[in-house]
Amino acid sequence: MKLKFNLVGAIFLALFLGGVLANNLHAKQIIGTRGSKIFGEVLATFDKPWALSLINDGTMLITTKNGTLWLVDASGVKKPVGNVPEVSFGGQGGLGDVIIHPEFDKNRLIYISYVSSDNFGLTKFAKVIRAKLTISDTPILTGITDIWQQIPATRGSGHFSHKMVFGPAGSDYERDIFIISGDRQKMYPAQRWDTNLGKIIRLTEDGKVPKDNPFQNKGLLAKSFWTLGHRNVLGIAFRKGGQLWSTEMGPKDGDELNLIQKGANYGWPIVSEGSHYSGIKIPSHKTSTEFQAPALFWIPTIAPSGLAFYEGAEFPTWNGNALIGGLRSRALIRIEFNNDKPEEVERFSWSKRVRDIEIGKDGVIWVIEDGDNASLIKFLKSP
Ligand SMILES: [Ca+2]
Repeated sequence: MKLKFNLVGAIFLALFLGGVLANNLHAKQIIGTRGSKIFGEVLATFDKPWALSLINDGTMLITTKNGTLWLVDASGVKKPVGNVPEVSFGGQGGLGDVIIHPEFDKNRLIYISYVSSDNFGLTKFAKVIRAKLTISDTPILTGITDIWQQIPATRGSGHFSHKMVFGPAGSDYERDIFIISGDRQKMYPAQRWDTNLGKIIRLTEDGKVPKDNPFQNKGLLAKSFWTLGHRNVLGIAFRKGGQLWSTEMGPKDGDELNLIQKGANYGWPIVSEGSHYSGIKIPSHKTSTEFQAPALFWIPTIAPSGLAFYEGAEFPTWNGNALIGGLRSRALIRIEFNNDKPEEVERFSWSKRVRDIEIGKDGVIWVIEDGDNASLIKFLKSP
C-alpha cells in the first residue's frame, strides 16, 4: 500500500511540477474537443485588453480599455503609443478597436475607436478617429482626424460595440471602412432611421458616405447605414471570397453568427433566438420574413467576441474556417463551412475568457485574453 501511495504521490508531484514548469515557460498544449492540438506561448500580459491588430507578422497594436495603446513586437516587448486621445473608461467602454489602413506601409494610417463623453461624463458615445502612427522607441500618433461617432450620446456604459474592419483588397469595398455601432442597451434605436445605434456603418476611408449605400431615402443619417437591427456585435471579418460575417451577443442566449448582407435587417430587438434577462420571450427570426436570421446561433450562450477567418500554412486543414473568441464560454471556437453553412466543430479551452483573435500571414493564431493580467498568446501547431 505504501509503495502504491508513493507512486501515486510521485505521479501527482510530477504532474504538479509539469504544470509549474509549463507556467514558468509560459507555454502550453491545448487539446480541442475534437482532438486537434494547438500549442500556445504567452508573450506578454495586459490589463483589460480589448483589441489586437497585426501590422505585419512582426509587430502588432493592442488596445487596453483604460486608454493605453500598445505597440508590441513579435517577442512581446511592448511600448505605449503617445498622443492617444483621452477615453471615457468604465463599464464596457474605454479605448476600443484599432485597425490598420490597407496601405499602412506607405501612409502609416491607423483607425481607433473609443468611448468619449459629454455633459461632464453624463452621456457617452463611441467615436472613430484616424491618425498617423510613427513607429520608433517612443511611438506616437499625429494628424488625428475625426471619422465618425455614435448619435445620440446616451447614458450608460454598455453595448458600444465599436469594432471595425476594412473592405478586402480587390473587392467593391476596397478602402471602405465598416464600423459596428451597438444598441447602447437601449434596444429600439436598432430599428430607427434617426439614430445610428444598432447598425453596421459603411464609410469611405476619409469618413465620407459612399453613394451606393443601401438606405438613400430614410434621412441623412441613414445614408451611412449598411445594415440595421443589431444588438452588440463584437466580431466582424471578411471571409476569403468577400463575404462579411459578424458575431453578435444575444440577450439571454441566442448569440448569433451572421452573414452581413447589404441593406438587411437583423431583427433586434423585435426578433431573437434568445430571451430577455427578465425572462420575457422574444419571437424567433423565423416569425417574420422581414428579418435576416442568423446563419448559426447558440443556446446556451457562448458570449462571442472577436472573429477571424483562418488562412495559412500553420493549420492548413483549417483554411476557410472561422475562429470565434468566447468570453463566457472561455474558449476559442472553431467553425467549419459546408456550402457556406457554418457549423461549430471544436472548442479549445484554457479557462480564460478570449477577447480578440488575429491570424498572421504565416498562419499563426494570435489571441488576447480578457480581463486583468490577460495574456497575449501565440498559437502554433507544435512548440
Ligand atoms: Ca438577429
